[in-house]
Amino acid sequence: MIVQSPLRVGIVGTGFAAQRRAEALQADGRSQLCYVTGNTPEHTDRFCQTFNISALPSWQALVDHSGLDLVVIATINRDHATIAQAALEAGKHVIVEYPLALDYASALALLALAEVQNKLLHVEHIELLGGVHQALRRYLPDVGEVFAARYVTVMPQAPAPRRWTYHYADFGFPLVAALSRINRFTDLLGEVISVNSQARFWPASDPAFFRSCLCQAQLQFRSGLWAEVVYGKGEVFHSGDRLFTIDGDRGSLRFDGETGVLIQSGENQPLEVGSRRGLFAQDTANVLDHLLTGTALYVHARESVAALKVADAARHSVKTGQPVSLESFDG
Ligand code: NAP
Ligand code: BLA
Repeated sequence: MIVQSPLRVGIVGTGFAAQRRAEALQADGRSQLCYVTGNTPEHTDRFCQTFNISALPSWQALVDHSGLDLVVIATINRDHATIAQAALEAGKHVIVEYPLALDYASALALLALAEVQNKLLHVEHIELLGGVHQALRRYLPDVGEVFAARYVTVMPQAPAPRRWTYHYADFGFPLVAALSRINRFTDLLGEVISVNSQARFWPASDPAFFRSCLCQAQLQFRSGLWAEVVYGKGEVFHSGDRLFTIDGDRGSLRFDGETGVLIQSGENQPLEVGSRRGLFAQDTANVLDHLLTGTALYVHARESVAALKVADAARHSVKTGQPVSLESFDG
């Protein structure tokens, strides 16, 4: 699927991810950023001024524009699947920020559509490119056989903002929206066979929003290992955490934010961890390399969809109050 440069690109969204994408695309001579479409007119105008490009009136107009080769979807989660479908049907290559969709069945259909259309469907997973994950991959063999793993991210925020990340329908189920949490585990530890999950929401005065959520899930891997994910944010929390730990029979790995340590027989070895900056640029360069020269992608959409299956099964587990077996789960 090798294509000609410069690739003509349109972006849906004007927020943090869209800005990092636009910078990366403009810094790379192999792509030409042509159009954007946004939500609030003032934000769209500012984006157009910053990047010296024009706006289109809607995402429909952008995906149907005959002058574009690639569509970058960097808007709210609710719209990812709908826009990706329309872009693929219009014959465009697609980059979408995770999650690809809010449910597993829609994601699976998009994988099939990309195949039929013979277009790239790339789901960004910058957490895999970050320093913590690179260090986890590198030192995982040193802990021996893994018997426990835990990833806790808790972000206190008061007052909770009235933005899409606190809106039930725009954000989606928290472990779907924060899919990187599960994707880190599946990347490191392999296939999940069953999920048990609990979630609690604290409603805001406007019923479309919550002011806090706390969601946890226990993932059972084929190896027998149980891992735990905790995701919380909002007003009810008075302290925050970003903690990743893995315990094996020969040692433990522990990351508190960007500070990592390998612990073996009571000895602590501090681990060098690269920064969280420049990750969208790395993702963009990897996709351009892939499209223009055929080199491998760092992550395939089917891996993202496999993680999404686990996240959607967690949502199902919350709904039913029962553990969900992944083998028989089809969304
Ligand atoms: P953001 O800065 O809040 O930007 C959100 C974008 O969506 C803005 O263009 C915003 O436009 C638009 N938007 C907000 N509400 C909308 C609505 N109701 N209808 C239509 N558009 C709406 O968010 P972000 O961090 O860039 O996240 C964008 C996507 O990237 C999300 O799917 C997120 O999961 C994913 N992602 C982000 C990161 C990251 O580091 N930030 C990392 C991985 C994945 P207005 O500002 O005009 O409302
Ligand atoms: C992931 N960051 C995300 C996601 C959202 C945000 C919506 C996807 C959902 C999730 O995984 O939780 C939004 N992140 C923010 C906002 C801030 C933030 C609004 O830090 C406000 C400061 N992303 C940023 C900034 C950095 C950043 C400023 O917006 C720091 C340089 C990094 N965000 C970052 C990374 C991920 C992410 C590396 C991947 C998640 C992971 O590592 O697991």
